Amino acid sequence: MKKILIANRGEIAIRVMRTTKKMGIKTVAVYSEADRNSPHVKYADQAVCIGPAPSNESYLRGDKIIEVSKSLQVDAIHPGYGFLSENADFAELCEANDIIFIGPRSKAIKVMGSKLAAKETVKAYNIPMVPGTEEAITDIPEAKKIAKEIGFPILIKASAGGGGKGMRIVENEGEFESQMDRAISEAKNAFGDGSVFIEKYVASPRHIEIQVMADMHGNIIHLFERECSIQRRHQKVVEEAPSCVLTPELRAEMGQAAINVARSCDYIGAGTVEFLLDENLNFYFLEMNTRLQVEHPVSEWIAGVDLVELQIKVARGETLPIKQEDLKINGHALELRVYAEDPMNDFLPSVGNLEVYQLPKGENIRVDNGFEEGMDIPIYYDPMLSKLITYGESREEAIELMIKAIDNYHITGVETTLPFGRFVCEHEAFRSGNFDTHFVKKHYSPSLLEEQHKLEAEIAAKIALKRYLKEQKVVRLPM
Ligand code: MV4
Repeated sequence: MKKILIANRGEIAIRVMRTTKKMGIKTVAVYSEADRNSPHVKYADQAVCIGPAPSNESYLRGDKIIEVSKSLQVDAIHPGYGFLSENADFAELCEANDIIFIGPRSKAIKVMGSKLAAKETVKAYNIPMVPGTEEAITDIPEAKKIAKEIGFPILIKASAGGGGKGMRIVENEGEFESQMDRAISEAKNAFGDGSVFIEKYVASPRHIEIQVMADMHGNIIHLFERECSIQRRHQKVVEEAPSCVLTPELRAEMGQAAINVARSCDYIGAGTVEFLLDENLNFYFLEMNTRLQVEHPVSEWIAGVDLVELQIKVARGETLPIKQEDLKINGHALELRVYAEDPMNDFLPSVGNLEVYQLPKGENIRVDNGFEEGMDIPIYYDPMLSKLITYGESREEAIELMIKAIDNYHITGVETTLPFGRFVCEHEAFRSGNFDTHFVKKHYSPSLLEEQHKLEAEIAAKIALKRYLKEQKVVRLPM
């Protein structure tokens, strides 16, 4: 493998190129007209414009990307996350054109893209699942009978959904039919597939996911868990590894379950198996993400691996260079997603110009960043600017360093989620580990952020005044 094309933009394109460079592999960037001057374009050995700003005319144009790959004699394509990363047709198109798709085979993408197919596939492996229906609902009265047996509240999920899209809670029997009708028509509209199923609603779960890595020779390892419960409307905000609630036994059990999920679909490469964990530490398989995830750096840090390097090695057909027994958790890592969104204003995208843009630096701080000072933030894509990752021997250390790093991250011109990250890191519920997926809803409001801001301003003013008075004294003393 001499040349890899990265079919993505922003921080993840740069992240992937960092490893390809380290491995002595040449890189090709693709970009839209809006990204002409983006750092990922400058960072690559070669760069090709693939179309206008809208994603469906550029980063989603699999045909164009293949065309570029062929003309530049690219050996493999890394899709990053989002865009074409979980597009089974694109993976197939790569295969058909003799270009290596750095990811699983299209069949695994397809199976895991359908929640019902995923459940069916993993069934033979005894993976714990939330009680519910196993097939798409066709008979509503029959489904209602099952719902009553399971007990309300129940959740209706779209088979083609994911990441929280197409879900509906049904609190009681009375609203079952109306909610079911709506769920089916919504699923048809949004996904072109009206298949829905029901599950018992787990009221206060934590979201725990396991990182897995598989080679072509039947070896599969897990790289422990990530705790991703701190999210807002299904958008993760803070992630960490390890989770402070897993025992070594539970970790091993969930890790093995995740490996079995990967085995059930002949998985190759990096994948993530999502679980819900209830208050009694029962875990349930939710879905598998067949890509490298945004939050992969926290796993890299605690496991001491480069996940992109492993992806490339297994894509070349190599045997995994690590065995499960060799892996051990070292320390604690925390990630904050820095979005150009206004936490004071319902997290509305805050696009504009990055007038000041200075990254925090230092030992145990990693910033996976896709922007630079002076740039305009394009309106066409996800407004994530970077990921701020900190590491410590303990969770407390990682949190303290995150607060310091937030303070040393200077951005003006747009509002960002940095102050919100600070809010989370200082919150008692987060610090004590006593939280679930409802953390943000339960504990956050803009007025609290404002209060925190005022308090900090007061403290800063007092310190400044003290310092000033001290200096005055020093000046006066000799007199
Ligand atoms: C659930 C659930 C409760 N009970 N399933 C949301 C995203 C999708 N991957 C599955 N999700 C959920 N499935 C049952 N049976 C609660 C959620 C859920 C959630 C899961 C993970 C992270 C954040 C979440 C926020 C709200 C709901």
